[in-house]
Amino acid sequence: MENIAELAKSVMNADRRALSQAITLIESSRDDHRIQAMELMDHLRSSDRKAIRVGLSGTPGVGKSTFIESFGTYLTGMGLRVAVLAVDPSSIRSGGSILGDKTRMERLAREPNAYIRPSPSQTHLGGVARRSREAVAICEAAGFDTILVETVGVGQSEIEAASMVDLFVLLLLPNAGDELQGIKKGILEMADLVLINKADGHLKKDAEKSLRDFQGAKNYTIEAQNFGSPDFLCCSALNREGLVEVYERIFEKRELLHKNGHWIENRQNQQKQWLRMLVDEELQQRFHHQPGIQEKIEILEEEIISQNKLPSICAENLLDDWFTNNKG
Ligand SMILES: Nc1nc2c(ncn2[C@@H]2O[C@H](COP(=O)(O)OP(=O)(O)OP(=O)(O)O)[C@@H](O)[C@H]2O)c(=O)[nH]1
Ligand SMILES: [Mg+2]
Repeated sequence: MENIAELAKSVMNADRRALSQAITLIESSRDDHRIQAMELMDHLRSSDRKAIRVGLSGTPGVGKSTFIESFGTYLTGMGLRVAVLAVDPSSIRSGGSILGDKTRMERLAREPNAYIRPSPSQTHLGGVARRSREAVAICEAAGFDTILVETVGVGQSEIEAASMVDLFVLLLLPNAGDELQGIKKGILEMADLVLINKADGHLKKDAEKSLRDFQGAKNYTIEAQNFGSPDFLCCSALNREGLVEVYERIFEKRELLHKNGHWIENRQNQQKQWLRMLVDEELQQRFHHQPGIQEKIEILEEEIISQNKLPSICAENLLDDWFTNNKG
């Protein structure tokens, strides 16, 4: 690896090769790479660029890739620079989605002002949140105006994505009422903007009805009135319809968040939350990587069965030993 300070400089100069190299570095789980990655991230802090980070989620087939292709090229058409990243925490790809799939975003992939980074093919256990978050920070330092963080609609990945973005967009199908019963209500509450996609052809009427239903519900629930709730819009990612409204709504929301201070507050809270997540992750890593620890756990497992030992006492003793041995 070349000099890390140089790499950071090239990233901040929006050098694409450097950008890919930097993301490859932070994706690596090798110990020496981790040290270099931290050095890199530290250098990049000197950039005070701020992108708008937008999370994007929806069930398989709802049109995420198509939307990113359409909306991404709409943004680059306005001279904006767009990065697309994926958060895919499951080791088995959820519902067969390939996030950040360039074959579904061919036009965007060819745009000089766009950068698409698919999720790493090899999904190691742990460290996914860290990698995505660092990739977001790298793209921000590289001066992208908008960073789209794609994730698939399966709970955990959305929570992870939401913890690194400024705004969260949920894509739904027309007639998503039933789908919504299945989707945890929390996800809808997490969204700042809900797009009813495929509002074209024979589905257009259904999409418009869904829109009216949602808006009706929004006006009548006390929760929505008290805590704010998502905005709803129809669009057709395929026909590139409704994109102007989506753009305007996202940027209006951004202005509002800046004005009322929630923007900075949200990012600060994310940083604090991030610290705690890292402590948890690092603790687990260090604990499980001690020499002989797996054998010790296996012995305890055996004793729980053969000697009827209490799991809670075994766990307590194991951790007590570790903390005592690692004091000072
Ligand atoms: N009619 C219509 N079809 C659409 C629209 N957007 C996407 N599609 C179609 O829906 C199918 C799925 O679209 P994708 O963009 O691949 O959906 P996705 O959410 O990325 O799906 P996964 O990657 O599998 O999670 C494709 O056949 C698209 O052409 C739309 O606005 N209108
Ligand atoms: Mg897709």
